[in-house]
Amino acid sequence: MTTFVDRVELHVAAGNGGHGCASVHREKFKPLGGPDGGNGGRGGDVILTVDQSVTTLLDYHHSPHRKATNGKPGEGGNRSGKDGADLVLPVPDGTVVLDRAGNVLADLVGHGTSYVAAQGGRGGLGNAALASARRKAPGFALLGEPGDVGDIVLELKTVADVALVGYPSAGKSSLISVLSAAKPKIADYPFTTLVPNLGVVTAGSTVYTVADVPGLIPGASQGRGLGLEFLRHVERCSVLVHVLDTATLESDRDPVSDLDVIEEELRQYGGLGNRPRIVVLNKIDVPDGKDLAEMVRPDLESRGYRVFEVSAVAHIGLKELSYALAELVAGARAARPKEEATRIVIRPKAVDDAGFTVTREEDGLYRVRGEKPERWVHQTDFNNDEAVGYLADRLSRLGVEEELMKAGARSGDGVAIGPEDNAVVFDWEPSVMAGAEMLGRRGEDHRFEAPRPAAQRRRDREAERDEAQQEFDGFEPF
Ligand SMILES: Nc1nc2c(ncn2[C@@H]2O[C@H](COP(=O)(O)OP(=O)(O)OP(=O)(O)O)[C@@H](O)[C@H]2O)c(=O)[nH]1
Ligand SMILES: [Mg+2]
Repeated sequence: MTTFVDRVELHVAAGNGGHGCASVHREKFKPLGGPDGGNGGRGGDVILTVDQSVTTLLDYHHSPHRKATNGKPGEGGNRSGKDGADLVLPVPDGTVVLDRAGNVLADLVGHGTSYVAAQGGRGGLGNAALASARRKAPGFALLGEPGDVGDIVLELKTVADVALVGYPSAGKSSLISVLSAAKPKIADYPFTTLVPNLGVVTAGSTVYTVADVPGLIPGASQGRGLGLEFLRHVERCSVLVHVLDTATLESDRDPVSDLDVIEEELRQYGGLGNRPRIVVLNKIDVPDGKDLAEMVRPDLESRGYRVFEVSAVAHIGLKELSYALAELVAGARAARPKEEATRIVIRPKAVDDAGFTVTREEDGLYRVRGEKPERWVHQTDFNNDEAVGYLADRLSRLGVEEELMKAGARSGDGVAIGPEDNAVVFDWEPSVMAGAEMLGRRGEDHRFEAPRPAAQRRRDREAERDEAQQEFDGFEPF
């Protein structure tokens, strides 16, 4: 069986939107036709989708950086840029998506269930789309927006029907290896299994999955041994099997007290009380083991457990056990509400794009935060006065100018739009009319100082955008 990786950190980057194009239609005897610059394409999303043929997160462990394709820029002749392709990442059933702080973003259960982990940037509008009665031939276009970038954590909570729990070396992996086609590592030292193994069992007409869990020892809930962390794989199982060792040579152990210890650890972990449990007495091929099994059996049965005497090595009692498990699994499945037939697509919570805030910071800088103003700033080519004027128009229509005035901003004060690590800073001049040209000339991007040729400017801008994205780790929209 392949290595089982059950927790990975993944760096995802959606595609950037393509830039809009500023172009003017040209014909032989019509030197100045209308604007015909097309829109940029949308950047691709990064989407996680449950694929039942995937069983581990191993792929992501090996290559944890994933990026969707950028949208293509628009072109003259009203040609729109192509959208970037979504990047679909297959994940195992039962993958939990978390942010780095440990908050659960999505719990992906059921084939086809999807989660948009990073949303692609919108393409910029071309100058054809920006034309209006008032602005007949815009000499600018909007830039594509950067796609979401950030880190997520994927954690696998195995979705198995049956979980095997027990002391190290009780024979849990051995049992999986003889009940199913899985070939986990088996050895006579404790903690051979470091991550759960999964096997598929067929008994009659029932097919079910069995997972073993790394061995538990007294005090596991306090972090002894491998701890209880792996019990999260048990949470989704409908049946628990206690695998008890009848042939251990440790003098202070016997099947009944082993069971008590494991039950106590399960109780400490919590939430598993209602799972049906059965008991497997393993290693009865060993003569002393068989004797011990017979001795403790009545005691276990009087506690209400169904008891199976088996030998994983000598293949004794396996058929009975697999059919009994099939019956319990079928019962649990029948009791479960019908699974939704429709695929679920979970999108990150929509950011509230209605408003914005203006705050005055200690150094006297006014900071504007809000989905729209921040988006608009990203769309603006600050080397183009007309584009900056268009931004000023939009900001004033949203009421940003007014709020700044109310907050006490005066001519010449610094105004930053965006978060600390990714803001555009202006010297602000209040203008009730917010005339496009007026603010346009004042609009300055701190990132661009010396005049550079257009091609150089474009290259720099792109490099800076990539850099800014790599550095951007606030990652809040997720
Ligand atoms: N005689 C005998 N030995 C067995 C039987 N089942 C397992 N063993 C042996 O017990 C040892 C431990 O078996 P594993 O299957 O690795 O035990 P485990 O419960 O998975 O142990 P951990 O992964 O360490 O928690 C190995 O040496 C096996 O060969 C059995 O039915 N009879
Ligand atoms: Mg094992």
